[in-house]
Amino acid sequence: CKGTTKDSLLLGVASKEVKERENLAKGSVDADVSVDEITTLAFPSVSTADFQFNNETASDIIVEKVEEFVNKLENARLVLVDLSHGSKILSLVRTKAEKRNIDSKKFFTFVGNITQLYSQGGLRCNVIANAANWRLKPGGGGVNAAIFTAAGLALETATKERANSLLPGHAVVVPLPSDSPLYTREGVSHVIHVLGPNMNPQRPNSLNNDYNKGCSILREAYTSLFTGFLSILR
Ligand code: AR6
Repeated sequence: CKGTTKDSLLLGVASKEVKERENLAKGSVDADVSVDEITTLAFPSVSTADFQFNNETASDIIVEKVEEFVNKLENARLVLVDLSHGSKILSLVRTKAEKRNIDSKKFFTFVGNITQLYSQGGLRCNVIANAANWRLKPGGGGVNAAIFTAAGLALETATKERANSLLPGHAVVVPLPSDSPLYTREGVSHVIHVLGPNMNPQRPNSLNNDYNKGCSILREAYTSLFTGFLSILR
């Protein structure tokens, strides 16, 4: 898997680990679990693009929350995804996760479109997170537009069955119907919508630079997201 290799090189991990991680992505790992049994959550950096949350602060919160949940995962793993190799948030998180010695088999970063991780990047992620809007509606841009477009009507219908709106800091787990193209092409069985804090004054309900509230909402958002993921595992 190209994306994983490049990312791993950036991380500067030992070549044995790089091989292991490539094998994980390809499904030929030597360990006693096959890759199809490794449940993986791919998630974007919530609130740091359209919602304009500060990258440095968001990266601290991501690493803090990953560290809190990573040992509860058993065989599962978490992957932070962004679109480009120049992603500031990926590089901040990589550096901080390395400093905290977070197990790089259980948590790593990956460059790719969250709706094409398997078909384009060879990385199987059966659960993906969406940085949603409060109405849980398609469109708007960013990850939300990409996921709703790729998943088709099936996701809209399944989402409505679970919730009509979301409060900041909350998440909702939506099982994806097996006729959704995201399910058939990418192997995604669940989408978890999560709503982060909005720091963008051009969007409704902006926190107007109140980072006290913003940080506590972003922490709650990752707690809800990872708790939702754990609920799928059990
Ligand atoms: N694949 C992977 N990562 C992506 C993709 C993609 N297809 N698209 C964007 N990112 P954002 P927010 C990264 O703006 O800040 C929407 O309009 C992006 O580079 O999607 O929480 C909703 O409707 C960034 O790192 O989410 C909401 O109203 C991260 O995903 C609002 O935006 C989050 O960027 C939510 O804004």
